[in-house]
Amino acid sequence: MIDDRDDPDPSTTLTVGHWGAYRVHSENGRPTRLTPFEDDLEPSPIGDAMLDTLSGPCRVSAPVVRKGWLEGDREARGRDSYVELGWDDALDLVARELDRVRTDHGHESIYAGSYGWASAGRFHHAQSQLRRFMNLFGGCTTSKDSYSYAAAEVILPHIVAPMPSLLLGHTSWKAIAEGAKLVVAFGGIAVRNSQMNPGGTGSHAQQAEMRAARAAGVEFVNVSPARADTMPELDADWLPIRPNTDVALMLALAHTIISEDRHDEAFLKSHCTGFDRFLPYLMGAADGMPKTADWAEEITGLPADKIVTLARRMASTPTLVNASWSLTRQQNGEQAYWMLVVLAAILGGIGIKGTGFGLGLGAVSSVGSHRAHMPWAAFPTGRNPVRSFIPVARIADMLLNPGAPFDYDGGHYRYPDTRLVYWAGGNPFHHHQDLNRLRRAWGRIETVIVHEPFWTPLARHADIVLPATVGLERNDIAASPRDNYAFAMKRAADPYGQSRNDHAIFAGIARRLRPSGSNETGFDDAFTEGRGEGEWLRAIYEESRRRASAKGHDLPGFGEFLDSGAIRLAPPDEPVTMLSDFRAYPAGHPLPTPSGRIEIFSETLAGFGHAGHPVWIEPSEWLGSELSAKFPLHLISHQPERRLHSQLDHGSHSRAGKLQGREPCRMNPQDAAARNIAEGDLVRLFNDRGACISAVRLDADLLPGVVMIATGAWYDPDWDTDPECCRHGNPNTLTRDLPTSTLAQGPSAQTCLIEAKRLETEPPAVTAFDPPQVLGR
Ligand SMILES: Nc1nc2c(c(=O)[nH]1)N[C@H]1C(S)=C(S)[C@@H](COP(=O)(O)OP(=O)(O)OC[C@H]3O[C@@H](n4cnc5c(=O)[nH]c(N)nc54)[C@H](O)[C@@H]3O)O[C@H]1N2
Ligand SMILES: Nc1nc2c(c(=O)[nH]1)N[C@H]1C(S)=C(S)[C@@H](COP(=O)(O)OP(=O)(O)OC[C@H]3O[C@@H](n4cnc5c(=O)[nH]c(N)nc54)[C@H](O)[C@@H]3O)O[C@H]1N2
Ligand SMILES: [Mo]
Repeated sequence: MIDDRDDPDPSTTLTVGHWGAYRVHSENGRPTRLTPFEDDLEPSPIGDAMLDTLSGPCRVSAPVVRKGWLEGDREARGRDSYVELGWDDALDLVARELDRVRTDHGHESIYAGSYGWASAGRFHHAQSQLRRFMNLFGGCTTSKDSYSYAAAEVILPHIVAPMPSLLLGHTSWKAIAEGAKLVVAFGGIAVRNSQMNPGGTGSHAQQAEMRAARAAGVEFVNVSPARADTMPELDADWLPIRPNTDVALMLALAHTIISEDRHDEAFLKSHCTGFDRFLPYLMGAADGMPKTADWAEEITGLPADKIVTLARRMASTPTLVNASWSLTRQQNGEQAYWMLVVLAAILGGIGIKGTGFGLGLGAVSSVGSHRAHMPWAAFPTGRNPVRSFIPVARIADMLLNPGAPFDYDGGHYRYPDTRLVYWAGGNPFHHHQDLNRLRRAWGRIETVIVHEPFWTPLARHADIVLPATVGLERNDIAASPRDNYAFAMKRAADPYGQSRNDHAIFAGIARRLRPSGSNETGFDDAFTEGRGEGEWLRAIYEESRRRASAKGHDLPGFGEFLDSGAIRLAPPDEPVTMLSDFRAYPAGHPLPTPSGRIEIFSETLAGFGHAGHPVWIEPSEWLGSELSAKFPLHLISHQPERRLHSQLDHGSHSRAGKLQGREPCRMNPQDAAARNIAEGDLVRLFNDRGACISAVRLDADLLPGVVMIATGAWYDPDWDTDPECCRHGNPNTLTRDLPTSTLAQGPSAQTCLIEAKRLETEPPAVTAFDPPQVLGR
C-alpha cells in the first residue's frame, strides 16, 4: 500500500501538479531538483518548470494596487504600473471595496465565477477558498459548467446521464482491449493531453494502456484534421475531416448502417426511446435530404466510399466510438455528443465490455485508465445565498449587457449589473474567446481583484493584485477521484517575497468585513473554523478515510499518511465498462432521463424549442461557409503540449518550444507555399476580430486549409501600434465569443476562420514575460 518499491531517497519530499507527482530534492532547506515519482510510467517533463518559476521577475512579490485605478482610469489596464501596499493596507482596501459594492449595488454585482484550473491540492484550491469566503460574506454571482465541455454537461443529462457520473464510470482501455476490435476516435486521442489530470496522478498510463489495446488486436481510426492526433504506434487509419463537420459524418455512418439493415434493432427497442422520430430526419423523409455518404462527402471532404466502408466495418465488429472534448467546444457542440451516443446506440454496443461510446478517452490521464474510484473529501465551500449565475463562457456578454436576458438549459435568466470582479486560480485573458471583446467588456468593471503567484495577463489587467503562494510552498493533500494514488505534499520552499496562501488572504479579509445579515464585523472564525493548515488537512483526510472505508479502501491513519507521503489504492478487479448495469438490467438500473432510457428523441429538449433529436447545423464559420472566401483557413486552437493552458508558459520547458520567441503554428506546405511562407517564417494570423504573430512549422500531415496553434501563450497586445494584435501568438485574439447554442451557452473556440500572411518586417519584441513597473511604498 505504501510506496517503497524503488527505495525513494528518504531525504526527499513530494509535490504534485496537475501534470504529475515529483520528488523534491533539497539542499540547505531549498529545493534544488525534482525527479518524477518512482511509479510514474510516463512522467511529464512539464514539472521541470516548477522549479525555475519558483522565483524570478514573473513572481508577484508584494500586494499592489494599479496606479490608474487610484486615479479612476480604467483604460490603462494591461499596461499600467502598480504601487506596492503593505498587507494590512491591501486587505483594508479589498474589504472596503467589497463592502462598498455590496452596499451600493448588492451581492449580485460581485462576479466571482473565477473559472480556472488553479493548482493541485485539496485544501489550497483557490476557487474553493474563494467560494467559501464569498458564501459566508453574503454571496456573489457565479458561473456554471466548464470551458472544457459545457455543451456535454448540459445535453448529456437529458439524453443519457450527467457527464461527471459517466466519466467516473468510464470504459477503460483494459475493457476495450478485451472486448472491442475497433476504436473510431472523432477528434483523435492526442497523447499530449493525457499528461494532465485535475488534482494530479501518481502514474501516467495512457500510452501503455493504448499500446496494450493495440497489441490485443484493437484497430484505430483517427477522424481528425491532424494525423498526429493518434500516436504513431496505434497505426490508425487517418480520415482527415474538415473541422466542425463530425455530426455530418456520424449521420452518414448511421444512415449507411440502417440502410443496409446492420443496426441493432433490439437494443434500440429495449434501451432507447424515440428512434422512430429520428429516422425520418436521417432518411430524408422529414426534410427531403437523406443523410447519405454522398451528402456527407460534400460537407466533410471525406470520400463517400470511405464513409461506407467505415460504416460496414463498424457494424461488423465490436466497436467503440469516442469523441474528444474539443468537439464540444464548437458551435452546436451539443449535437456532436448527442449524435455520438445515438450512433453507439444504433451499433448496439453500449454497456457491452469495451464497446459503446467514449467521452474523451485520454483527454486527461484518468479517462480510460484502469483506476480506483475514491471520493476524496474537499475543502467545504458552503452554500451561495445569491442565485445569480452565468454560463461560464458568457462573461464578456454579461459585462457588456447588464440586465439583458439569456437562455440556459430551457430556463430564462438575466445578466446582473457587474461592478466588481474577483478572481483566484484562473486566467480569463488566457481562456476566453475574442480577447479584444473581453478587453472592451473589462472596461465596464469598476474594480478587479486578483490573487496570483505570477504576473500573468490577468494580473496585468487587475486593479488589486494579492501575491499567492505556489504548491511547492505549501502543505497539502493531492488526490483525484479517479487515481490509484494520494499524496501528502510537503512545503519545500519559503513563500516567495510577501506571498501568502489564498486561505490566509481570505481569512485576513474576513476579519475586516461584516457578513450580510449581521451587525458584527469579522467572519474569520467562521471561515477558518479556528483551524490552521495542518488541522484542515487532518479534517479533510479523516473525512476521506471515512468515505474510503465505505468504498472498501482501508486508508492508514493521518500520521502514517504524512510520514509515508504516498498512498496506493487498489484499482477495481474487473475492467470497467460504462453503463454495463443499465445494459444488463434496464428496469433495475434506469438512466436518470425522463424515460429512464437513452433518448434519441427528447421531449424535454423539443419542449425547450430545440431540435428533439440530433441534427447537423451548418456552423457560421467553417471551410464551407461564405466567409471562407475572405478567411480561407480554419483555426484550431488546441491544448498545449508543453504546459497546462497558460500555466508555466514563462518556464524553461514552454519557452523551449517557441520559435523566434513566438508560439508556433502548424500549416500544410500547400497553404504555406500559396502564401510564400517557408518553415520558421513569422506570420500574422488574422481575421476581423483581431490578429496574432506566430511562426510556422510545416506539417504535411495536416488537412490543407487548417492551421493549428496551441493555446496559452501569455497574451501580449502590441499596445503602441496595434493593440488588437498579440505579439506572442495567443489564438484567442482570433476566436469568436460565440455560444455553442442557447441550450448550453458553452464556448466555441474551434469555430474560427482566419487568413495568414508572411511578415516582411521584424515585428515588435515579445514583452509578455516583462513584469510591470512596481513603485515602492
Ligand atoms: N482558444 C481556445 N481557448 C481555450 C480552449 C481551447 O481549446 N481553445 N480551452 C479552454 C479550456 S478546456 C480550459 S479548461 C480553459 C483553461 O483556462 P484556465 O484554467 O483559466 O487557465 P490556467 O492557465 O490553468 O489558469 C490558472 C491560473 O491560476 C493560477 N494559479 C495556480 N495556482 C494558484 C493558486 O494556488 N492560487 C492562485 N490564486 N492562483 C493560482 C495560475 O498562475 C494561472 O494563472 O481554457 C479554455 N480556453
Ligand atoms: N498538455 C496538456 N494537456 C491538457 C491540457 C493542457 O493545457 N495541456 N488541458 C486539459 C484540459 S483543461 C482539457 S479540457 C482537455 C481537452 O482535451 P481535448 O478537447 O481533446 O483537447 P484539444 O487539444 O483541444 O483537441 C484535441 C484534438 O481535437 C481535434 N479537433 C479540433 N476540432 C475538431 C473538429 O471539429 N473535428 C475533429 N474531428 N477534430 C477536431 C484537434 O486536431 C485537436 O488536436 O485537455 C487536457 N489536457
Ligand atoms: Mo478544459
